[in-house]
Amino acid sequence: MSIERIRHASLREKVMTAEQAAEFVKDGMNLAITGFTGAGYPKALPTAIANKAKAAHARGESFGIGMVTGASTAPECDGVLAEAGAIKFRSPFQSDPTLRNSINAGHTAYQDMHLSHVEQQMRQGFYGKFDIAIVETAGITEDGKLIFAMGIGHGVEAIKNADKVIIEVNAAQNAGLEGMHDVYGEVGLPPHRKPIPLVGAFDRIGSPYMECPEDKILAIVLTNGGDRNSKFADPDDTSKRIASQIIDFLDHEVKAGRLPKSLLPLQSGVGNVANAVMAGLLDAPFEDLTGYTEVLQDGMLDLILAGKMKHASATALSFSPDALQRFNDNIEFLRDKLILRPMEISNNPEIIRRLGIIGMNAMIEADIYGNVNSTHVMGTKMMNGIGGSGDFTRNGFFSFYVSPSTAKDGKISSIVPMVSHHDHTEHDVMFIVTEQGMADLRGKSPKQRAKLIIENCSHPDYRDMLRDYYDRALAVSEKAGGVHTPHILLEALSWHQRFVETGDMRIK
Ligand code: 0RQ
Repeated sequence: MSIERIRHASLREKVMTAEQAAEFVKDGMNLAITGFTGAGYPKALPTAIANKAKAAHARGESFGIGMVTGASTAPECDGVLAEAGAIKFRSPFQSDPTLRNSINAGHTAYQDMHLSHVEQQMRQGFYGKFDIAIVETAGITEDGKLIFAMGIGHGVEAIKNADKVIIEVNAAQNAGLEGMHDVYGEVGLPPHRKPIPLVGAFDRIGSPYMECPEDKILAIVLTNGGDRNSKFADPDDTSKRIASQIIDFLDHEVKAGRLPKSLLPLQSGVGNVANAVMAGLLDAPFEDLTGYTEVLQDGMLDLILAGKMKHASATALSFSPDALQRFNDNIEFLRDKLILRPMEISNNPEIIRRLGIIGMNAMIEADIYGNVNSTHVMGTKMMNGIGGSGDFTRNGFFSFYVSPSTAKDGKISSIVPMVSHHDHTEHDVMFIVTEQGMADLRGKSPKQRAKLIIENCSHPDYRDMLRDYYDRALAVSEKAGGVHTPHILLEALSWHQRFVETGDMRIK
């Protein structure tokens, strides 16, 4: 704990314990809580609120909150609150196992939405009034301005929209984060919007600090805890094969003169495969790469440290423990190479389209026509959420979707006749990549795409089943007079049904 992180004299008087601050949070309140992919979330308040909820429940009283974050948080935020049965409503993205169970058991109402829409919808009032914002910071300046921590997410809008604010000042965050943020809160609402003045991935358009009126601040809590810092698996053979196909394709585009040697700004999704693609770029023949992404993981950090990437912009830094060490050790070198922005800017369709982002995201499944499901297992069970994948897929220059061709020891095919939930449609998805191969869907009709996806991307155990489905669908659709996108409607989701009933998509 370090009171020195609060450089403003009178704000020091607002310091209290997490338990005292939690007293401001009442049953039924709507909270905007910062946090984005395991970074920038409050470390102490959620446990204090969860304990309050448990005590209320033990007395037979109700206690539940609405909770809108930037994206996923961590066990000591989403996890403890879900475990206490305290989250009535949650949006827009999560990845915590306890919260996931609460959503899938129907105890938490969850709205899964495009991250670029969140702040705009907060301003429009779709979430209702926010009673309190809980915001993690790395410190407060002499003149009372807030220094965000490892992420901004929706923090700007949380502070602006909520009636009151509780601030956590976390002394475990590197003090050198000061100056890395670019706080821009001028997007507004139509009809008064102006162009967002960002034309290069590393342009600064705002201020390093966030302003918050002093009388809005209810409490300040001192903390000293690390972020989630999940470890990544070392890239396995499957991830390496996926990564090398993307890199070979990009190299081919450079040689053909369709992309510069520095490519275009890169966006990388969450998870091991996405991280492996970035790791693969370390040895790829590109120079002066740039990043414009929402979450920046180990792979992109190492590209910068290796001098392969010039700079990167993100809304949050989500590192493994080892990468965090490398970040802390090199913060002076990184100071003019990393920039943290509100997620309304990192994920903004206007900017993604202008910059021409190369988007790479992981999926749960794709169908033979190129529709992608990023969120639902067997059509009904929420995994994490769509996050920012849709923002980059619809608006990017290239949109890649990657996955191993099977899941759960081969019992599930990631290429199916029809996706069990649609997140990204055939109109947006440009490339499907599995360890088997890549399908370039650009400029292809649905039938041409089906051939490519089945032959290039599906696992050999499922390829004949997919060919058989497609051939019969074509015959059936011919009879029905509609062969543009052949389907046998009653059979299209039968693979998922078979898995639900037998635990295996394969026909025994
Ligand atoms: O299950 O955890 O039980 O082992 O899904 O799968 O292969 O480890 O891949 O970690 O990259 O996650 C789409 C979920 C992929 C993620 C998804 C099971 C599999 C495993 C994880 P286990 P992998 P990843 C930027 C962009 C949406 C948001 C997004 C995601 C688990 O990437 O949430 O892109 N994306 N945001 O076994 C049943 C299938 C399956 C399956 C995989 N077909 N059926 N289960 N699994 N395929 C970040 C933000 O927006 C914040």
